[in-house]
Amino acid sequence: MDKSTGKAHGPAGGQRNQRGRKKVHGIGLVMLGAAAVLVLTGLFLAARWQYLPGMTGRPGAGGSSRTPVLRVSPGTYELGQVSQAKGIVTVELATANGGEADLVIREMETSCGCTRAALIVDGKEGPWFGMRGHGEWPVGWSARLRPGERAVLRVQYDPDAHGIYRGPIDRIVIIYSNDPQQPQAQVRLSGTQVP
Ligand SMILES: [Cu+2]
Repeated sequence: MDKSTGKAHGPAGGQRNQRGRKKVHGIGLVMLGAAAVLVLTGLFLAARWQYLPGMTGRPGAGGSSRTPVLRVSPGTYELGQVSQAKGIVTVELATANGGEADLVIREMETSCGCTRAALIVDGKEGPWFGMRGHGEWPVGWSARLRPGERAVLRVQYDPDAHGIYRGPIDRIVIIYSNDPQQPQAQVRLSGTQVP
């Protein structure tokens, strides 16, 4: 009985051990694969987040760090068809401090002389900021938004700035603030200029 079972268990045990080793090896591979998938997913999400349409800024302040968070919505403004005959287009974008410390915006800048931006805080419109090096530059201005406070970013596009032009419009407004995650936040205006 003992001998027979011993014999029976001998090779069987060996097989089990071999299978066991194979299993461990297999589990190792599966875990490696899972880790790789997790890392890749994380990288993919991190890369995608920068291109999420409709909003600049992070979804939540989160954690215990008390920092300001600049939010501008939409992050890309679709001007659609801009008629040169109709002249300057003015748009307004919702802006807010989504963080837990005062947000200080000290300067703005646009990518082209045809575009300018001003911030409206408490109903008071700040100076117009355009392309750096073109025209007069506002100095000594800054705006402070308390946590949760909203403001309006007013942006103007002048279709006559480039003479007669037909075609795509792609302009950027840069907002300089003390948001540690995006000290130079970019807001985009896009559209198509038509007669
Ligand atoms: Cu321009």
